[in-house]
Parts: sequence; structure tokens; C-alpha cells
Amino acid sequence: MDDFLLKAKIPRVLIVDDERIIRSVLNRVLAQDGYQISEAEDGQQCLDFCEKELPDIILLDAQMPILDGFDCCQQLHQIYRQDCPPVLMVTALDDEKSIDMAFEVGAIDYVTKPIKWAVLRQRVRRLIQTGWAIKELRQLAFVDSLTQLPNRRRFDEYIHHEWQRLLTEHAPLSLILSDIDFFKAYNDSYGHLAGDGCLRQVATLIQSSLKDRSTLATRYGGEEFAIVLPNVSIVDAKSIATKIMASVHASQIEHKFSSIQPYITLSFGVACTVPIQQQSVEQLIETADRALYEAKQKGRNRIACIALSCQIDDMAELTEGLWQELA
Ligand code: GH3
Ligand code: MG
Repeated sequence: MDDFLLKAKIPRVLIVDDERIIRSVLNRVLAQDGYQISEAEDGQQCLDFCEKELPDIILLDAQMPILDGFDCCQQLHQIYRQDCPPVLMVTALDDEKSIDMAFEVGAIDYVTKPIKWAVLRQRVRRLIQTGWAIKELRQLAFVDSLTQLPNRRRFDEYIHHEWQRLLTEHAPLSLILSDIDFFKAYNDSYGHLAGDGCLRQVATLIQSSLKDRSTLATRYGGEEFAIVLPNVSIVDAKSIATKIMASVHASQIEHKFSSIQPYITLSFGVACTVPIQQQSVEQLIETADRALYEAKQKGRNRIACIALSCQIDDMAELTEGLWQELA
């Protein structure tokens, strides 16, 4: 087995080709290198497989029934974005247009049939290593080491990306800012290490209250968390904040030094808008921050919502015009 394989988990290779004979030859050749190998017969089966487990590399045929390699590759990138496994196109098509199209839809490399096995094995090995290295770098750059949540840098990247996308989709973007109440008193009384543990616990509770793949919970800074909710109305964002609040309440993390309850509580600021050119991401963040400030002012352990602009249905559900709070 390759020395790099001994250092880490065994890479999973997904072979996608409608010809059984090609799949079985590729399988046999790559099995020599000790990979775990899975097979799919078309683009749709490839997407279905990835939903269950993301492989370390995908060897993708271009011409297949049901969903071809180009469309499949494009969809993989749309769904998994920066987490998309490297896609190596393996195909009989070697005309300039096909090659250009493969790279346009996000393939990382291209191998033409008839396959030169030694070249293919080296490419697969190199692409898996590169994919791992990129993953590690992203982890260092975009994940908060204390809570393991995505960090502020990732928040900035994601919210700007989603803003641009929803600007053309004319769909809502919600943001929840949440802050632990009386956390200074917690640190001062239980110690900084216990404070770190509490932050980890709260981060886990937030993360486990969220289901949608496009929702991103991040550590915004200190004891503050930001949750980006694309295509989510203010009413639904408020429900999600309520769910997190209930989950934190149910876990009863002791905080005898809080002025409101003997347990850890959070305050929430929820903001929502349907992005338009005349507004900015910064305005949405400022609005959520203002709502959070209101929640703190009105006694903490509550949710305040401000709609920067939102759908008519949502407006009808909000009392006091643009502003609502939940105790
Ligand atoms: P409020 O209810 O108004 O939010 O009051 P607060 O005490 O929570 O807010 P304040 O801003 O006064 O204090 C926040 C505290 O969070 C102070 C800081 O030491 C602590 N903190 C920030 N980051 C960390 C961290 O990474 N670990 C630990 N243990 N504490 C942290
Ligand atoms: Mg606080």
C-alpha cells in the first residue's frame, strides 16, 4: 500500500460509468492501490451516493444516460461547493469543446480513453492528496478551534455569497445573532476553562437544532454566534431561534451567577430581508445587531426580530409593525 495511505483513513474512490466493463477494469486497476472503491452507473446514481457519503475523488464518465457527467459535475459543485470532492473526468471525448466544458463545470482534471493506467493511477493519487491538503487548509482557515463551528471569516464569505445569489433569486435572507447572557459573570465565577466548555456546549446545542444544509451556524466572536439562513423568512428564522432557546433551556447548564435564571440563557436578534441592490450585507448585520441589543435591553433570554424588508405574509404575522419580541 502507498505510504500516504498508511498515514490516514483509506480514501474512497467513486467510479461513475455506464459501461460495466469500464467500471470493473477501473475498479481492478485502482484496487491495487488499496482504495475503498464504489461504483455508480450514471450521474444521478453518483448524486445519490454522495448524499450518503462524500468520496475522496470521483472518476466521472462524460457521456451517460439519465444524467451525463457534465451536468452531474455542475450539480455536485452547486450542492457541495467548497466541500465538493475532486472530479476527474474519464472519457472518450477529446475534442476541445468537451475538454473546455469539463473544466467549466468544475472538473479538476481530464483523462481520455483509451486510458493509460500508470498515468491514471498517479493522477488519482495526486488529486486525493491535493484534496486532503485543501481540506486541511480550509479547516485551519475557516473553523473556530474552540467550538469547531465555522468562524467569522467563513461567516463573511458565506453571507456575501448568499446575498449575491438571493439578489437574483428575489428570495429572503435571514440572520440570527445570538449572545450568551451574563457570560462575564460565568467566566469570573467558574473560571475561563469552564467558560470554554460552556461555549462548546452551546455551540453543539445550536448546531444540533439546525437541519437545513444551507443554514450556516458560526462563532461570530467571543460568546456571540451568527446563523445565516438563506431562503428563510423572518417567521421561520424566529422559530429556529425559539428552537435553539428551548434546547439551551432544556439542557440546564448551571449559571448561579446569572441575574435572571440559575441557568445559561441566550438573547437573540433576528433580521431578515429580500436582498436588493440599494441595501448591503452590512445593513442586514447591523439590523440583527440592533435586534439583539433590544433583546438585551428588554431583559435578556428573549428573541427580538426586525424585518429590513420581507414578504407580505411575514409582515402580517409581525405585531408592532417591524418589531416583535418573544419572552
Ligand atoms: P451580556 O448579558 O450583556 O451579554 O453580558 P456578558 O457578561 O455576557 O457580556 P460581556 O461582553 O460583558 O462579557 C463577555 C465575556 O465573554 C467576557 C469574555 O471574557 C468572555 N469570552 C469571550 N470569548 C471567550 C472565550 O473564548 N472563552 C471564554 N472562556 N470566555 C470568553
Ligand atoms: Mg454576553
